[in-house]
Amino acid sequence: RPEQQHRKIALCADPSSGLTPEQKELQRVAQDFAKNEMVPNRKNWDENEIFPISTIQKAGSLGFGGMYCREDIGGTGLSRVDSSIVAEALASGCTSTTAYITIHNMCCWMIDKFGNQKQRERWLPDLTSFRKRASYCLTEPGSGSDAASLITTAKSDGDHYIINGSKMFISGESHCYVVMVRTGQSGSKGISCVVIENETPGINLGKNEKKLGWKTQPTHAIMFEDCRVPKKNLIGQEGQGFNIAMHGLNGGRVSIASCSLGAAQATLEMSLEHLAVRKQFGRPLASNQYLQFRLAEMATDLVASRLMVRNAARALDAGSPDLVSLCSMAKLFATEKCFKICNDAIQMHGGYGYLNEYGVHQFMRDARVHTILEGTNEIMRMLISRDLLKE
Ligand code: FAD
Ligand code: 2MC
Repeated sequence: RPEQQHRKIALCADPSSGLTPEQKELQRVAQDFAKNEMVPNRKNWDENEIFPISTIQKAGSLGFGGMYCREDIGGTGLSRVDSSIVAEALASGCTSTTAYITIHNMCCWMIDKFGNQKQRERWLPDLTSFRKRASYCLTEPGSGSDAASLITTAKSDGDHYIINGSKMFISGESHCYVVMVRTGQSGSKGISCVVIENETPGINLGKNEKKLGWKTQPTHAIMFEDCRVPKKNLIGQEGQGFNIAMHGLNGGRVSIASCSLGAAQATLEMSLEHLAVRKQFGRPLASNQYLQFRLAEMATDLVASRLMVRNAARALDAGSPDLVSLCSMAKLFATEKCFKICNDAIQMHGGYGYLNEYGVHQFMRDARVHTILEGTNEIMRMLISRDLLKE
């Protein structure tokens, strides 16, 4: 099938360039999983809006359910750089499914990092193995970019919270919802983080939204109506929830940017193949200098994006003081450049790029939303400029 004809990529644009032998091996495992489990199915998942739970469970058996969680509760204990390498490789197989896998990983890390030992032992073995799935719930109908204005309330009632309100655009149908709720004053300091299990009475999922891309994972509103949640499900302290949510998102932004790298890599490889094979004016398209220069620009943007993403992942690993800006810069840069690469790949395929059969536009549609979610790229610009301008 046309979309499976990938060409071997030159070393300069090869995602394995500069990696250690161990990292190359990890990458190979993820690439093989993408090639064998995702590529043959991604078109069907996309066209029929199938959430491929059994494939996600298989990814769990390779350690991709809790990549950067600690090992005592089933995590894989990878660095953020290594996790980014895995996410990129998986996303070159199916970007949308991988993006959900990264959201689940972010939730697991939030419980691993900020939860107590009992909570870690209660939820993480099932989550890191992907026997169960997690979703991240911050956005509300009235609070998107201005996340600290959220109004879902958690009122104290003995040893329970009573949760009322609704969340919007929640990715994945999951067993554990990691939910940011208001337990106190207005603003970021009145927000707490609680885990709400899917069988808790009072949770209702809205319809599965129809979307441009990310069709292999469901997106729902979630309504909480007098939903009683034990206080032992509080992660960290009351009032610490916004902080936990933002720390999760720093890593999430690097992961989403890594998914964009995978999409761009796949479409660049498809373009190289197409230009070599397709002839017009009596010669292969690849002999046209305009198209050669476009390929050079695509590869340069891809490699620059990868450097930004791995640099941000290293900052996360090191706990660098500039990590918020570096993660924001990586997300801003990589998601915009990689979307453009996917879009340019369609142009290079001509009319064939517009056909479902060739699979190019699935990557473009999936990568489009990466400039919007996990903090829009305008919010990334805000975070970076605030850092630059601070006294
Ligand atoms: P708004 O905040 O209303 O923004 C609209 C536009 O105005 C944007 O371009 C924005 O950048 C711009 N803007 C806003 N404020 C400013 C400003 N001060 N300066 C300049 N420009 C500004 N959320 C979750 O919590 N969990 C999920 O799992 C999740 N999954 C998602 C999946 C999908 C497919 C989508 C589409 C969204 C998902 N989201 C999720 C929500 C996502 O994070 C929000 O859509 C995003 O943060 C933007 O919020 P908004 O849509 O309310 O846009
Ligand atoms: N890392 C660590 N801390 C952060 C942070 C970050 N990335 N961003 C903000 N904070 C801290 C900040 O330092 C401050 O701490 P303190 O009060 O201790 O000084 C606190 O959070 C409040 O921050 P601000 O004073 O900057 O609050 P403000 O309301 O002005 O801005 C903003 C907050 C816009 C940065 C935040 O609301 C935001 O990131 N909005 C985007 C929302 C978002 O990313 N949503 C994604 C939903 S998930 C999703 O889409 C999925 C697909 C899963």
